[in-house]
Amino acid sequence: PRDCQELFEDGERQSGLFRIQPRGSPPFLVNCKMMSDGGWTIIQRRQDGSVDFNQPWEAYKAGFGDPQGEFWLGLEKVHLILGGRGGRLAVQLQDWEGNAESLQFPVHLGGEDTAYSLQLTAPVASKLGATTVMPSGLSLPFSTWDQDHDLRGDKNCAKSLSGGWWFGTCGHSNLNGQYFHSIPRQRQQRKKGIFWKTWRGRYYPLQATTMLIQPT
Ligand code: MYR
Repeated sequence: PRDCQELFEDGERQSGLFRIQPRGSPPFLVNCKMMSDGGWTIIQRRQDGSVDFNQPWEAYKAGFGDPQGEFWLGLEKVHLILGGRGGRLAVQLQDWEGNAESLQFPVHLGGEDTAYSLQLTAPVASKLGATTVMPSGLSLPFSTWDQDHDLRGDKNCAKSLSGGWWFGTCGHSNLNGQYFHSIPRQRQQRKKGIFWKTWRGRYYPLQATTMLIQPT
């Protein structure tokens, strides 16, 4: 199968680890989540702080962590799964008070030649609360502490926060930030956390996150 959606179409209804082979790619293992609306590939999970997400470019490209626990699938694999067609991204967030939020939107992801630029249409980018939306939409490269592609000329968001992400102006979101079990007293620490500004705010360290993709 090319991806989790194809497994779903072939009748698979059990979530778990499967070997897939996207077009033009060697086979690899992914974590599929079978839901009522089809098969989704889990690309990121945070839940307990057991894995260090403050990793360099090569690690974000190749992936790291524990497929049964916290992990990052890897930008190259995400790019291969989405292919030229793009697809949908689902983001699931949980806070420490039992609240959950779930977002879904269409995405495209360029290859390494574009620093894995995330392509969002203008309406989607505005709805997500992006600060710098062009009429053509938003094209935002990925950044790590050793490869700074963010939109801030004066600083390196990955360094002043933590982890690798599609950083624009440093303040929008960072689901790959440092895992905090409680809210740090220091503002300098707080901003390094896992956050989604338009839900719980910039200084609220989330309890759990999952990111999933489904190619078109
Ligand atoms: C800014 O205003 O600073 C930039 C806002 C950009 C929003 C980016 C949202 C990222 C969502 C993750 C996409 C994962 C794609 C596979």
